[in-house]
Amino acid sequence: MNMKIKQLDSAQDNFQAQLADLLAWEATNDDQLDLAVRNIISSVRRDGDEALIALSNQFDNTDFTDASSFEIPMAVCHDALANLDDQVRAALELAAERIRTYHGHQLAESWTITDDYGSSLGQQVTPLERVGIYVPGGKASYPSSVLMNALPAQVAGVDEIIMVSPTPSGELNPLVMAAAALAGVSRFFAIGGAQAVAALCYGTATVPKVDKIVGPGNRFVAAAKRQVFGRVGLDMIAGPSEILIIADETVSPQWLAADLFAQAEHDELAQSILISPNPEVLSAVQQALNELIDTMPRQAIIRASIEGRGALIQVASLNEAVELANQIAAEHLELAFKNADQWVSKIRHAGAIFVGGYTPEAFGDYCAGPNHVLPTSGTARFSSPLGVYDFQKRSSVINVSADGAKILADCAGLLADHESLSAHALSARLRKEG
Ligand code: HSO
Ligand code: ZN
Repeated sequence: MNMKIKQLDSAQDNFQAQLADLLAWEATNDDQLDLAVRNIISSVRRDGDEALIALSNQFDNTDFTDASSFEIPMAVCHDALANLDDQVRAALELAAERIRTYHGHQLAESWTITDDYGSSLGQQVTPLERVGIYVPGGKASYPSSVLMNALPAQVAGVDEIIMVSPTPSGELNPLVMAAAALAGVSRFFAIGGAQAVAALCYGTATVPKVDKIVGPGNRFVAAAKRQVFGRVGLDMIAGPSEILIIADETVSPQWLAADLFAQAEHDELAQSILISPNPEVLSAVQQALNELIDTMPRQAIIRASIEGRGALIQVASLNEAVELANQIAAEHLELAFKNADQWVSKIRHAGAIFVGGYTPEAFGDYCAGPNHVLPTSGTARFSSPLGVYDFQKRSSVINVSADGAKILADCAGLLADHESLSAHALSARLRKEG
């Protein structure tokens, strides 16, 4: 069945305005939502586990009675792993192995330099002690996201990984539990929403307070994360997922259409855009979309996404396509054209770059190795994929020698005089005397 997808042409006068319209996406700034979330957070702070039980029963239709009913023992997750179908288990293990290896390369090490006076200066890198991972329930409950969030924490050496995930009507997802067991999750609480974020931030008798919360969630979770900002470390606040594909005639239009749909099937607000300098590629992809849509079980979501926020864009050249890609700063960027590897260094802004026709985003979503938690909505201009570095922090280490103290005492003393901070000046100058 035919699909209506926006067609843009960069040669048109009002192209930039049309592009701005296409990309526009505002996180709902909803005062009522914020107020509801504020109330949820204060009741968890006040009533702890009791509030968690009541709120989960109300919003997630669970029938928790006491704290032990919302903690799923890790032994149950290990059983879920043991009971997995062999092939599924092998796939999950291969993905975990590749993700672990890739992230191993991100480990930062402590370092020290020694100056001319024998003072040593450096940074000591340490893992966070305890982190919380939010795993959405329902439509977007992805075992792959458990791996992508937990494994970098494990590689960093985080002592305790606390996972929360809502279980609407008490239904547990066996693959999410298996992934948790495989990725070294320490404890799993079947709670979600703003109440779970509050519990992780402030702690309750049962849920331990964490140092950082990572992972995507619905608008309640996003609002709660904004409200606890500053009290607990946070990753990004994710918007809808996006893909931008630059394509030429060397990659099959069916492959390209499937890649656009793969993004679109996530959610009605997901965005799939394809750019080409070749008008025949654009019409072949349009045709492939029309042919493929009827075979898609999630066609209602795909149609809403492609028809609402998708686009095919005609440009004059590959150079222009790359300029546009840098302007858009997409979460996922596929370079599906000949000699794509020679163009990678021209990309300045993108969450992840998929190079060549044999590298669909789907490989990166599951098992290539890099993280699939990526900056969305143009935030790739200033942020990076989730990584081991999000679970490590640094302390400065300063160790001044007696000789070094003589030099620094004068420098610090003089600067302190000019800030009228005489205790500073004294403290510095006293070190000359030893
Ligand atoms: N494309 C999603 C990740 C995902 N895909 C999970 C499938 N499962 C956001 O990057
Ligand atoms: Zn995906």
